Amino acid sequence: IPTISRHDYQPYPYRLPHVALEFDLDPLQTRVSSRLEFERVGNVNEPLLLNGQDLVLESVMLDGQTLAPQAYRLQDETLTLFPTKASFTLQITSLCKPADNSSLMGLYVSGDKLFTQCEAEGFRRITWFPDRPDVMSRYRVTLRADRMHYPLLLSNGNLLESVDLPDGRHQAVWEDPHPKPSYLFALVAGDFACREQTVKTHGKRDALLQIYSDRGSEPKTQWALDCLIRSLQWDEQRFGLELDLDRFMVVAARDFNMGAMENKGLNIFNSAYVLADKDSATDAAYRAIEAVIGHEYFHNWTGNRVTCRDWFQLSLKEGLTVFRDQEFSADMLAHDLSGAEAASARAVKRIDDVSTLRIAQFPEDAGPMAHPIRPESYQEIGNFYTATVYEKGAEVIRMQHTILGETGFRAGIDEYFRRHDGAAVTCDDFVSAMESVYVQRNPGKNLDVFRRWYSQAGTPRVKVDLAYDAEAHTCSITLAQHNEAVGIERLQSPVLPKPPLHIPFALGLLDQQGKPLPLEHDGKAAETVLLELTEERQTWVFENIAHKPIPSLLRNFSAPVIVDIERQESELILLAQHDTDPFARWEAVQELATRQLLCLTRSISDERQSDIASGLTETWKRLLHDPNLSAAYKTRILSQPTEKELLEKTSPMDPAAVVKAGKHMREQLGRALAPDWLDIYRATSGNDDAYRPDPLSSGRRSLHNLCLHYLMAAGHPDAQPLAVAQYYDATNMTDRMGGLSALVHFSDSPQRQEALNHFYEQWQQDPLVIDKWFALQASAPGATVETIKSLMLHPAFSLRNPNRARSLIFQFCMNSLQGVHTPEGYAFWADQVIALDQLNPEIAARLARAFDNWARYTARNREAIRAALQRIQQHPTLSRNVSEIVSKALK
Ligand code: HT7
Ligand code: ZN
Repeated sequence: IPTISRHDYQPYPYRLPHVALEFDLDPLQTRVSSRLEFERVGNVNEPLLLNGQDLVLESVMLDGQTLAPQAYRLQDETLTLFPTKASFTLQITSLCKPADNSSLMGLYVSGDKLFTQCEAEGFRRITWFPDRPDVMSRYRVTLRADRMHYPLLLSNGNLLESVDLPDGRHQAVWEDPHPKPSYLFALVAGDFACREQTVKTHGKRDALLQIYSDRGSEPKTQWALDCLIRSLQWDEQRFGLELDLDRFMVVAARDFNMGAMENKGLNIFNSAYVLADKDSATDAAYRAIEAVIGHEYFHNWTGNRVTCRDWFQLSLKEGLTVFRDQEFSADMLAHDLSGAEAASARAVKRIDDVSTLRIAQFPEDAGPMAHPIRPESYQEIGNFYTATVYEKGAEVIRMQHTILGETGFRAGIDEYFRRHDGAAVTCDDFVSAMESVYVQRNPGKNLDVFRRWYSQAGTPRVKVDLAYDAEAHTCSITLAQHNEAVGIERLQSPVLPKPPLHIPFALGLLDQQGKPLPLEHDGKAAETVLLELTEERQTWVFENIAHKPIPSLLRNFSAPVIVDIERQESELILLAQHDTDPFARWEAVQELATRQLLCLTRSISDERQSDIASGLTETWKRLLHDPNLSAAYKTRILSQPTEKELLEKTSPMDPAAVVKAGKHMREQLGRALAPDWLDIYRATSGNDDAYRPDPLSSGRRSLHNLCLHYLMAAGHPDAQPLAVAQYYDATNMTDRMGGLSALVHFSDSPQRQEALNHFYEQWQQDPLVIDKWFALQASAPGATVETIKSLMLHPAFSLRNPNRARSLIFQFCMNSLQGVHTPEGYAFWADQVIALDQLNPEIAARLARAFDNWARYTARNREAIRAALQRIQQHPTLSRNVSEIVSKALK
């Protein structure tokens, strides 16, 4: 399998300003005829290379003349022509088979409908084409299909014509006025319900917004439409970016590999990110819909108007757009709030985003798949839609935002669009636009060191030393960064030292009573200062500090790094009570809990008894009753660090000990604070007849459910009746799932199975709810391979539907530490990777990454995972996707 390197990029030697496509749609065999008008870029004719995959070539015409097969070279996945003129027209006809396409890339069937997915390299499964993002064209698309089965025919842009044809067929012609790369092409055909609204853009243009879904699902699309309207408004207000289309469509698909796809004017969504009503969607699902609708809409500028030159630049659009959707969600949470309340609301989102980064990206950056946010090479680009490109990519954008400030960042974005609107560009082009603002504000400085974030993998560690001079009343803070070799860097010999990065490090100092100290920095006095660490080690001195202070570090998680500092538990307790930075305050509580959990893990490994410290219980109790904290924030601050985060901190990684430690701590905290959990549980039960997924009431529901979980964990006598009552009496899905998950996770009574059966009976017609039903059982502590195998025999299970596969197989293999980390668990995982790979390599490759960090596990686990990996590797018909993952893991 060839490796593609970033440095081998060559511009395409032809322009392709106009593309006309005609589709004779049929699920069994679709005929695609293209008319491609090429123009040579240089002065000499180069071979013209087109990509194609799983296509049957019917004919090739050059300027109206059919070419004999000798006139071109047809290889496995390329078609090469040898033009002799500066401009010419190619007409190609080929066939593809949507119903046979279980990969869900290219043109495929989902239920009784047809959809496309072209990013990254799916367009080549539709027609022969220069399937690369730097070839941008205007598309005119004619769709023909049976009118009864496919009454709606959609493609990008504007509808020019819709007419009936003989034999019960009909035709629609679409034209997209904006040049785009092939990965943004889309078509949809089928019978849909539509919810729509016309809105005025700030330029006073009318824009028709439409949400298409399966018939019968239209009552569940109001929230998605509301989110879309808010996305339009937000992008206008925060970034001055207006919708450039008359019509913007979102279509929900049941079978979809990822969350959604930003095709120009015709977004295709996994239905999980479109459909919601109070009876079927949880508060978390509502928020996820808001984030994904926002994300795809924001791509219209950051991704579509300015796109990627090549796939190594993926983070150019993804990192930036994730940053934008994170800010959108934070602004929606803080809407109508000000001061400390707004900061705390925004911190809730920041905490969730940082937790995701730590759970998904930090391990990736320390394992065999470690790569910079702009990868250097790949075998299969589908494997690089990673937490690093997306989430760390967003952190790298956020650091530029932090360094430049809101107005500086906005000026940089304006400059980026001024320079590159309508073009396919690089990550470096983005940083250069930001740098143009940075140098104006910081004469003599530049972002050269910052640019290393794009080429260096691994999570930096920043060691903090605080020295207090009691006589001079000064406090010196020394930051020292360490960038260790990761992934393939470790295999290189000699291992090269890595240069320092530009790390914005936000710091505050508290006095011994927990009061914030004003700090002088860069001629300004503030409670939080931004230290810009650009060398291996730097020291900053703060004056007029009367007593030795307590540092509050990496406020708001100002950089994606790991902080190392030696500190007393008493300092953490003080920060937990007083830190004015809500993120750092949460972090202090997490650190307290993590220390406790690690201590428990060690004592479990050594078969010793251990109790949790009273300092932690006292801190939690105080936080639980603190009237100044929102319920949403309390839920975060009083949640234990996840098993996965803890696992990463054990060495060697010992899943069994981590599970036991987590359980032990939950039980102890549950018991020690039982009256408090019960009080708060009662105080947070609202009248949810008038359900709204707003931040305040969803925060209340999240705390309510957390209390129930601790009570269940403690085996409190009231807990199970409360859970049962909550489940059956619920008037919304958040409460219902809270009750059910309490029963499923903590009980083995008959009520558990009764509730599960009742749930299935009630919701069997709703696939998204049944996904939750599978996922809950797969992630239950007692779930074993046998549980999962018997659920796989359930008539509602199918490996072909990615949401279903994710809800059962992925949930078990990736999140059920207790069940999967057994010899049978690893064997089951390998079997499923192999089975999925025959159907859908993109999805299989994601599952194949479940134990990337296998070499860091205890010897027992390690050997069993290695054997499972080898078994996958030896399978004779492995896809490029899975092969790349497994071979890197075994290197
Ligand atoms: N830009 C979209 C990427 C995507 C994708 C990639 C590979 C296979 C299937 C896919 N579906 C969507 C998603 C996004 O970041 O918005
Ligand atoms: Zn995206």
